[in-house]
Amino acid sequence: MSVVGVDFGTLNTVIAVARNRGVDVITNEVSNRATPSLVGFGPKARYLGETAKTQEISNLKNTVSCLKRLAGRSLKDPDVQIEQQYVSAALVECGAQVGAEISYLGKKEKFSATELVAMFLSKVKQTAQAELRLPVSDIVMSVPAWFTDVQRRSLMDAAEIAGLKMLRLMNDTTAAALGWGITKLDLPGPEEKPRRVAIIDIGHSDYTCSIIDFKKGELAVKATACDRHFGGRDFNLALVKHFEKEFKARFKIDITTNPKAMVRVETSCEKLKKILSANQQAPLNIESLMNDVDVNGMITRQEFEALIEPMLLRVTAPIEQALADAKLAKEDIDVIELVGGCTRVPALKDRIQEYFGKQLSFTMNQDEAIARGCAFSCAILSPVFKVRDFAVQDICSYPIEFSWEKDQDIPDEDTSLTVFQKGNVLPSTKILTFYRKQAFDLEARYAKPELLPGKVQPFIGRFSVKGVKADPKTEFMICKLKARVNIHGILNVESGYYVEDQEVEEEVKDEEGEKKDPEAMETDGEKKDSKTKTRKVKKQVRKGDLPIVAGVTSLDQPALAAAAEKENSMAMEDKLVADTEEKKNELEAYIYEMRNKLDEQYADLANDDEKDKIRAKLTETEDWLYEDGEDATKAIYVAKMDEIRAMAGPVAQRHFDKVEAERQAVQAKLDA
Ligand code: ATP
Ligand code: K
Ligand code: MG
Repeated sequence: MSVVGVDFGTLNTVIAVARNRGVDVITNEVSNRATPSLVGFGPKARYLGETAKTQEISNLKNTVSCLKRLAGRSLKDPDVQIEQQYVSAALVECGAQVGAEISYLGKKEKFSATELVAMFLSKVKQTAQAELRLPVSDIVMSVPAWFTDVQRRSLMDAAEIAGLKMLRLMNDTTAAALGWGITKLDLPGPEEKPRRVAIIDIGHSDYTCSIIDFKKGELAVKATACDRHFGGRDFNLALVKHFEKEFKARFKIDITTNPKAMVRVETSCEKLKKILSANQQAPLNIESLMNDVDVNGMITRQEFEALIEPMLLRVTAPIEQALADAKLAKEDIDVIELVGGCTRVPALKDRIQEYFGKQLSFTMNQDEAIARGCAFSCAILSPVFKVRDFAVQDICSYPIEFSWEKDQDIPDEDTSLTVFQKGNVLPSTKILTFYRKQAFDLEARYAKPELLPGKVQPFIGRFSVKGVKADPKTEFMICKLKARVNIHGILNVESGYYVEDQEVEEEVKDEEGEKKDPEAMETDGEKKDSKTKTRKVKKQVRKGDLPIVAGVTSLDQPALAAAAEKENSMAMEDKLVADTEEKKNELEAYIYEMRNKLDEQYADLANDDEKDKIRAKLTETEDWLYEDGEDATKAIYVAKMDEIRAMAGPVAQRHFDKVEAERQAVQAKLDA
């Protein structure tokens, strides 16, 4: 079993694995340490990750980006309309969720955001398996702290569809914090003042600041604040808009009318932005951008900073919010650690440093810190791996309330209660008590919809409590329900039971309770010692379970199973297409190789007749390859190769014999 951490980013995904010697980031099939978070569709197969990126420009309508930001959202959500600016495929309604409509295997198809994320995660799984040469199942994956229950459930479903077992969905900054803390040997002891760290992550699309307390062997998140629309892609867009105007004036072209041109300009602007992080100015050149026009331009860092000034004005807001929530002043922060690709922008660094009036730290790898933290978390949670424990306590991002119908017989009963406040530690379990005569329903929802991203529904789940019967003695059954925000930040009512008030005898501890004579201690709870005083107290004694039927936003088991089967068959289809392509390439290469051999090492081993026959076969197969054989099956390519092998077999055997004879002659000389 392997131990894998995944930073599932809006732009890039980084995979880290825990091995005996520590945590390493692994490379993908083209040796990159980050994989584009993209899913594309073609006439024969899907393109996942790198291949989706390679095909992107020529396949815009069938390429879906920003996958995680679509998960669990609905098409009508204004946030999703913002995503459509960045996603080249058409976003459509797909059940209750947003999805994409694309052309796949020559047909129009719709896939939900959950399914699209599952496709990408199955690629992540393959990449990890290929590198580790081991099956991969357990993972810890990062998620923006602002993700709600429905978004988190969508990611959990996607992982399950991809055949992955999510040990923890971990907030991005918390993962980075774990990576930071677990390697420190000088953290304060239990009685000392904690080390206070601000972890700031600015990525491609969003910005998070967490204030975290560290002590030896543990971290506790004190507050987290986010700007959900603040990241590198907004900087790219500012540059694109700038050049859009410039090209209109200088080259008389309107790139907004040409999606391909837009994407090419955006790609160039992203490069230019990165150059500006290290240089005072940067050029832009694109050949034949549209209407056969070549464009060029130049921008200085100062001009760029003027373009992004409206964003720079927002740069301290999440920090101020996090400090306010943690009830701390900026002077209370010992260390300010920055992660995420966008924190390389000098103007951002300057503003943050100015705000704190203190040197910023970049001691972690900005692109890999979150994936590494996830791998550490997976190692801690995995039963197969031994690692020093490090306790991670996170917090709820939004308050959660429960509501229920009023019971007629309890006149002054409230009908709702905020059970988990914003900032409540996580994971966390709370017991809710109800006096009821019959089955009843509870509804869980976010208490403050205005805090939620876009128009995410506040509804979390409906929980029907069954098996409730009136107790003849007291008329009510005392129902206890266990509400839990779990390690993933997802709410469930996990179980229910009922209790009865019973009188039980309890030992009364006298004033000097500690100094009881040892004999009484030993018999405690077995037989009543005459010296021990007891009294009768009312206690609630657990009498039985109450079944709970949960209606939450996760896919149900049959739907998950069906989706997993569909994913599996698409993955097998992709593999078949890839294998077929490989066999075709092998055949092509074999033809060239055999021609060369006939002229070289086989030249003296076959007569002209034999050579002519083989050469004719090679030419025939080659012609076939470029015509009828362009799009054949894997089995046919294999068969064609076997035909040539059979024909050339005797010649190859003679060559083998000759080489063997020479080898033996050399050996004989050596032995002599
Ligand atoms: P998110 O966290 O928003 O989901 P992500 O994790 O994919 O997205 P990162 O990989 O942290 O994002 O950061 C990617 C962003 O960082 C891109 O917008 C990229 O252009 C930007 N970036 C990377 N290197 C530099 C650089 N040298 N200068 C400026 N920006 C950079
Ligand atoms: K990333
Ligand atoms: Mg990120």
